[in-house]
Amino acid sequence: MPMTHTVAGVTIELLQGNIVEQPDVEAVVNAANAQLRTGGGVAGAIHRAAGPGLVEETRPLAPIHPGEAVLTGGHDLPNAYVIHVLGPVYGRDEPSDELLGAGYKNALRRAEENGISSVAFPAISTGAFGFPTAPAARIALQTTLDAAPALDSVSLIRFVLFDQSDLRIYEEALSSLRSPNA
Ligand code: AR6
Repeated sequence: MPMTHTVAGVTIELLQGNIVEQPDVEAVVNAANAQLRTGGGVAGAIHRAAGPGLVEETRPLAPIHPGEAVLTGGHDLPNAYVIHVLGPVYGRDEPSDELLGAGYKNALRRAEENGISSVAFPAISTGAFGFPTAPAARIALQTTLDAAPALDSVSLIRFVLFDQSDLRIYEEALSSLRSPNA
């Protein structure tokens, strides 16, 4: 059973899995590069699964800056949309905490603008970009909890963690944010 928490009518869900295997969500988030091209990790998996139409659609939208988010179609993915977020490179793009939070916030903004009801996020910046997972998890979850009351169309936000150890870190972060005095 995935860990879930509902706040202001928005369900937050944590699970282990692959971001390209979430057919029941309307939008998946890409941990993108500035050029919105394929790459390693999440970006490689998303572009491989989406097919060449995705890069054709992203080309005129690039480059983007850390903290920005742009929306495209899902092409051959089972999802209607991809929301591409450029996270900060840890230790280079500063202030990295704020830029990471802005990435989550802007992704949710794009979702709202397009009437999207469900979004799945990977752990942006925690792979090639080197952001430590525990603080990144707190930022991702706190930003989501803060944004929830203002969301109209988004009612499910899923965090898809590739590794069991990252899932544990997210579960601990969500537990402590839910009961900050515990
Ligand atoms: N599903 C879910 N999570 C995944 C998957 C997957 N298929 N693959 C990797 N992860 P990263 P970043 C996890 O490197 O740090 C790319 O090359 C991974 O274990 O994908 O934002 C781009 O082109 C890690 O926890 O994203 C950019 O240049 C997390 O997803 C750069 O890397 C993010 O890892 C972006 O770096």
